[in-house]
Amino acid sequence: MNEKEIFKLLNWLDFLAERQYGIVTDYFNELQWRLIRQYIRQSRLDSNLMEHTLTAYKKISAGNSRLKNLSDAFLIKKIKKHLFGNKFDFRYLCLYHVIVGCNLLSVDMEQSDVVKPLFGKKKEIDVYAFLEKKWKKRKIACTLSPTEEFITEYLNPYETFDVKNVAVCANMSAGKSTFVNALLGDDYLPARNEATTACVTSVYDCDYMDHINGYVMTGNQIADVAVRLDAPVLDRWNSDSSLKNRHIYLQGNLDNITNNDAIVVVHDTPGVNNSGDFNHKQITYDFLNRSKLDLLIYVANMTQLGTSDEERILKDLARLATEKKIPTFFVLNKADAIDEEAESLDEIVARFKNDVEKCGFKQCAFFPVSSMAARLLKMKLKGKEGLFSSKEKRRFAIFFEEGMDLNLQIEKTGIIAVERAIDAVVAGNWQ
Ligand SMILES: Nc1nc2c(ncn2[C@@H]2O[C@H](COP(=O)(O)OP(=O)(O)OP(=O)(O)O)[C@@H](O)[C@H]2O)c(=O)[nH]1
Ligand SMILES: [Mg+2]
Repeated sequence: MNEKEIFKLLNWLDFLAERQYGIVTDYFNELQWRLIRQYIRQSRLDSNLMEHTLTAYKKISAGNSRLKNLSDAFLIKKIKKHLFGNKFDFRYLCLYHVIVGCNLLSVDMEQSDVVKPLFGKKKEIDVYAFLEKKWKKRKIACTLSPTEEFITEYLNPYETFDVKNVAVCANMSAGKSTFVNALLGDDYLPARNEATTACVTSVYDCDYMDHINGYVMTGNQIADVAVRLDAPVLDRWNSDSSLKNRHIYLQGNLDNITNNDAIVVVHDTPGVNNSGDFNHKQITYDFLNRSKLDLLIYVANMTQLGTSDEERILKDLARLATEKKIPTFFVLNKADAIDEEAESLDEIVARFKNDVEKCGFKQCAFFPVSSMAARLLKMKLKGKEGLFSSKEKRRFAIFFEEGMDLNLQIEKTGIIAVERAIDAVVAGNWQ
C-alpha cells in the first residue's frame, strides 16, 4: 500500500465534503462513497481502510445513514430526478465531479454499475464540452475553479513526483517536533518538555493544503484515518501505546518548501536518549537505518550543547551520514534562550561546529533557529493567534515587541534560512 494512494483518497473525501448540491447532496455523497468503496475493493487496499474511511467521511460530510440501505438503482433514480429534472448547470458540475472522482480513483466508468446508469446517454465528452462552453462564458467559473485547481495543483503533479526524505533527529526535548511545527507554521505535532514523540511521524509536503490529513499505521495495517485533523487527534495517535509499531503519516503544507519537482517528506523521530523508554532509541535508529534519506537534520538544544549524550548520538549519526553519504544540517534550536550579551550566537555555532567535526562530520551546514518564535510568528501572520494559550501570548509579546515589522522578523527566527536550504538540497542545488 502506498502513501500517495491513501492521501489521494483522503484528499478526495476532503474535497467532496466541501461540495454542496442542495437537496441532492445526501444522495450524491452516498454515491461518491460507493465509488470510493469500489475503488478500495478494486485496488485491494487494506480492508481496515474502508471502515476508517467511512467513519472519517461520515464525520465530515454529515452522512445520512438511512441511505446506505438503498439500492444503487434507487439512489441513481433519486439523483437523476433531482438533477436531470431541472435545467441547472450544476447537474453537469455534479456529473463532472463524478468523472473527476472516477479518474482519481481509477474506477472505469464503463464498467461501474454505480456510475454508468447515472450518465445514461450522456457521454463524458458531452459533459466536458458543456462545461467548457459555460466556462468560456464565465457563467460557472466560480463554481468550477476550485475543482480545476484541485486537479491541476494536486491531482496531476502529486502522483508523478519523487519523494525526498528528510529525517529530523536528536536527543529528547531538543525541539524536533517544535521545529517540524515551525515548518508547518502551526501547532499540530505534540511538543512538551518531557519525552513526547513516541513514533515516527512523516509529514508529506503538499503546497495547496491549508490543513492536515493523515493516518496511522500499525505495522502493515491502517489503524485510523482522519481528514482535517487537529492536535488532539495527533496526540492520541502518538501516545496510544496499544497501537503497536505505529507510524503516523500526514500531509500538509511545509511553508517555503515547494513541490516543483519532488515531494519533501519530513520525518519527526523520537528522542534517542530517553532513559525511561529505550524503545525510543530503537525506533529512531531502525528508521534511520532502513530509510533512503536525502537529508539529515540534527536538532541541537543550543542551551545544552556538548553533553556526553550528545557526543554519543553525534558519533552514531556521523557514521550513518558518512556511510550513506547523506548531507547533514545542524539546527541549533532555542536561540531565543541565549543571552547574546554573554556569548554571541556566532561563537556558540563555531564551538559546536568544532565538536561536530570531532565526531566525524564533514561538509555540514549550521543554522541558529528559534523554532518556538518561528512557529508563533507564522501562526500570527496567518491570523491564527486566536489559538495561542495564555503562555504563548506572553511569550509572543516577549519575542516580538509592539510595532515591529513582523514580516521582517520571520527571517530573524532563522527558520527561513533552513527552509531555503532544504529546498536547495531537494532541487540538487546544494553543495
Ligand atoms: N525557548 C524555546 N523553547 C523551545 C524551542 N523549541 C522547543 N522548545 C521547548 O522545548 C521543549 C521540547 O520540545 P519538543 O519539540 O517536544 O522536543 P522534541 O525534540 O520533539 O522532544 P521528544 O519528542 O521528546 O524527543 C518544549 O517545552 C518546547 O516548548 C525554542 O525554539 N525555544
Ligand atoms: Mg518530539
